[in-house]
Amino acid sequence: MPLSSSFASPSSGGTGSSSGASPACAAGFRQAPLLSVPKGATAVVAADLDGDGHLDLGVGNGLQGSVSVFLGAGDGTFTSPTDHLVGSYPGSLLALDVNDDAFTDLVTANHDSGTVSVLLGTGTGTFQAAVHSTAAPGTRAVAAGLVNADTQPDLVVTGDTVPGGGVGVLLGNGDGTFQAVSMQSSNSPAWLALSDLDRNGTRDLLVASANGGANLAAMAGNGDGTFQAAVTVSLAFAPAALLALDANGDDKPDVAVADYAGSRVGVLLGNGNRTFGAAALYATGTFPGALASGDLDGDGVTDVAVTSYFTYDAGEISIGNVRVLHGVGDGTFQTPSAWVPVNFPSALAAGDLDGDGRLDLAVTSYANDATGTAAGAVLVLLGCTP
Ligand SMILES: [Ca+2]
Ligand SMILES: [Ca+2]
Ligand SMILES: [Ca+2]
Ligand SMILES: [Ca+2]
Repeated sequence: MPLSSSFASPSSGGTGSSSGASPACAAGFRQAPLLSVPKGATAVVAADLDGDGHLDLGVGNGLQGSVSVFLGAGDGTFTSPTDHLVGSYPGSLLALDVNDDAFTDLVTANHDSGTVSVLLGTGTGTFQAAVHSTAAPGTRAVAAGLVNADTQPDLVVTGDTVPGGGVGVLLGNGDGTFQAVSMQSSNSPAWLALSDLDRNGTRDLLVASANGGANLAAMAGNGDGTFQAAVTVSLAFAPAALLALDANGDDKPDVAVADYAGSRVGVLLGNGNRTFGAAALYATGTFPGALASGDLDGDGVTDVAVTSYFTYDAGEISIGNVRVLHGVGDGTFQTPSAWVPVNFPSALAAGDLDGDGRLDLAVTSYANDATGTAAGAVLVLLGCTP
């Protein structure tokens, strides 16, 4: 979800080269044909939605309350989209099989309606009409996983509206509907993830909270759909986004958090027991808001991709970007010397979109011009070696 552009303080980050015109392979990516969506793209997911073995894209259109589905040809190009109505202002989007029919479904978290919407897939790239379930006021982030003992996928959501927000648990009925939401207390959650932090076989909750004590909270899953009280790590900044990953390859989940106001990403290495080490901080562009991970440069080590929503420099607003923090392998990252310019990048998804074995990125542009007035777009960035 875009934030307003009324930021008072100029940024200190973001020097370095960016490549405007398009060399074949710049900053680790070459750009496939641009995909068009309405203004207000807020979310993107890469998954095989029609079962042909090629990754497809789902794009959440915040201002339209819809999801656009682009079917992939397997070479980095995509068909014209089909659009599906969901709730109001879908701010995040997941692809998973909610009803266990082996067809991939789509789930949105809808901020303005406080709901989740499920689009059940038919296996051919088309979807049934959305089924809506009440989530939490200001539902923004959603994650899926098995949080109780049955085999039907469950959802956890953030609600960022006070009062009434917090973290909500929706236990799945296995048919695209959910039991009534159960709220767990949390101070102004910004983002969340489900991960087995202590590796005991049950999913735990990771919640990044911005206000009332900026922190990262780990809540142990009881395996019955409930979670224990949070164990928190204070952060020196208000986190805007959170990503669970394994940065150092020790099979203990780690976490990356974006410092939107401070132009940094913090990486906290997990101890495998729901506690974390101190955050190592890496400079990004200004207003980092979306994160993705994977081996983006093809060296076998997990990297982190991060957006910069726009650049605010000497009173001038200019184009944002996406860049890759290159993993070293010991849990630390190298900051890049080059990045890909993108107008108002709002969301990221990683996947091998052209089937060459190298991870690629899909980046949504909320509005694809310098002033934020144009239609949205999806940039398909194919991983390459110069
Ligand atoms: Ca496909
Ligand atoms: Ca399904
Ligand atoms: Ca780890
Ligand atoms: Ca690729």
